[in-house]
Amino acid sequence: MKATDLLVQCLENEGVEYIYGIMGKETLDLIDSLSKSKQIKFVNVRHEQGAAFMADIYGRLAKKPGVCLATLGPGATNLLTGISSANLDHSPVIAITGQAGLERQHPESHQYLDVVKIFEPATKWSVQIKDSQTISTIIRKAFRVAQMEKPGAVLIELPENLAPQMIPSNPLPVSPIPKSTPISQAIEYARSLINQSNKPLVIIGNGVIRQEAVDELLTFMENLKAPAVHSFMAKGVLSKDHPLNYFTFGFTKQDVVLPIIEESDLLLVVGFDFVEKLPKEWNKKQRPVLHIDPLPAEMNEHYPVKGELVGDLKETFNALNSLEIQSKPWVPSGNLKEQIKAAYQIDLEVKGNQALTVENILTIIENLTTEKTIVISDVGAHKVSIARTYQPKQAGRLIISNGLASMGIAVPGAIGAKLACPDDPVICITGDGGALMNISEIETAKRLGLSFIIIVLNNSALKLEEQMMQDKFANSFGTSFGNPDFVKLAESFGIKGVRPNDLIEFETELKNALNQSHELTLIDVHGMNV
Ligand SMILES: Cc1ncc(C[n+]2csc(CCOP(=O)(O)OP(=O)(O)O)c2C)c(N)n1
Repeated sequence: MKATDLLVQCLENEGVEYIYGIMGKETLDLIDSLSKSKQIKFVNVRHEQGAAFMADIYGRLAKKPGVCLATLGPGATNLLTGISSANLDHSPVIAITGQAGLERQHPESHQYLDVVKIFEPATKWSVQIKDSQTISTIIRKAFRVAQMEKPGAVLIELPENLAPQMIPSNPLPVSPIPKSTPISQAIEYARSLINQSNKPLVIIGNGVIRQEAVDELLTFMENLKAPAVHSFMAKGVLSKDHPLNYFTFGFTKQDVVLPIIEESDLLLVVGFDFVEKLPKEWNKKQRPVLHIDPLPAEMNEHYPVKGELVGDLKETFNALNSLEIQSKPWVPSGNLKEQIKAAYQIDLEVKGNQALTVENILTIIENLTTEKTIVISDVGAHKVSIARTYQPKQAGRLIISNGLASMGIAVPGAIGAKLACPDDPVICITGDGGALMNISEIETAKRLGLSFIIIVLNNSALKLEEQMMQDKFANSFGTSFGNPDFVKLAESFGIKGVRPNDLIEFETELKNALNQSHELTLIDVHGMNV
């Protein structure tokens, strides 16, 4: 069989449903093979960066790798930001790129770049297929590497001359990723550390959601009765009204949650990725750590590990839950919960005549969302507000990129989310800066017949950078710009565009959009009072 037919067969074998990308001469054989697949839909996008973001968000939500495709040179470099984002956010993604034939890679050669080398620092594995006979092995390994803790991105490059070669069909059988449990001595030692502590604090990281260990952690917490805080990407593990929920930490400024970390005498750090915030930022007093994670701890003076439970989080908590752990109920001093709620503007009383602030808008969104609603944040001042104010009703239903934190993820991300969870409402919230980076993917969404809501917080500025420039230099040079008419822009794509004038109109438009489950709607929140 033809090499690219086998490649497609191997992808089908891995359960791939969608490949997002843009073709080029060097990928034509692969595209032709894809056109014959009854299982895989090729989603031709408007920019390869969008393809990578779609694969990233699809991968997080579908719990299997998202796949994207680009040609050599410029196609591959356009993928790089989205692939880096998936890798740093630990989302499983496979990128496939075309390449010049092996015969023309040594001289100065049209559009030839060493893509494998470029992607090495941005992936877990970056590999060129050098022999078409190795396709099955490489694809199987790629899917395993992308999914194994910590998940991330893999790049596979197929040189043009290998694509049409004839080879035997031999996809490898798919087997589950093995799971490990900490040894019993480690569990026993962890139990003794917890029992000796007076004020343990659970720090919840995104690994808990990735490893689907939410229920097991909640059972553990019901027994322990000690408070917990979330990283940005772990929001939603404890419900808003859970008595042990002390919300979200990891902010650069005004992190009012930090006193609870300082007051604790043992931090149970569960599935936390340093890429979200280095411990020196949040563990300034160097509180002792019980590290609970699929991977051993990265040692650090601000991460003084006293014990490690290394293994699958579900299995680890099942093991801990089978033991008697002493309850350690404690409440941080100074009415901290109320202070956090006030500072983060959680549970705002929103009335129709109030200003169109991000927090008021987020409160309305929260009031109208269900456990199924997926909210995707772009990157900017609004992301900070979302991380503080918005409380998702279920873990994994608020997508925040907090690894690479690249602007432009929200609109293509919404496409990936809708394809992973077609029955669930999707709302993406973006600044005007990030919106225009990948707004062209509205055409892709419209073509696919998808429905979701795009909320553009329109302030004609790179607000986050403006705030930082002001704080540091009392200057806002380079942070403002003009905008298109977002309503007309939406309409030019053939989708609905609305511009509410106040909070009442915003609420009405959002309700309408949520009810129109077959439509794409852009809500231009103009003149934001951030
Ligand atoms: C691709 C990319 N470029 C630059 C940055 C640096 N950056 C972080 S936030 C931000 C401003 C975002 O502006 P906007 O999208 O309008 O959102 P706002 O801050 O106004 O809420 C910038 C430039 C980034 N994170 N990603």
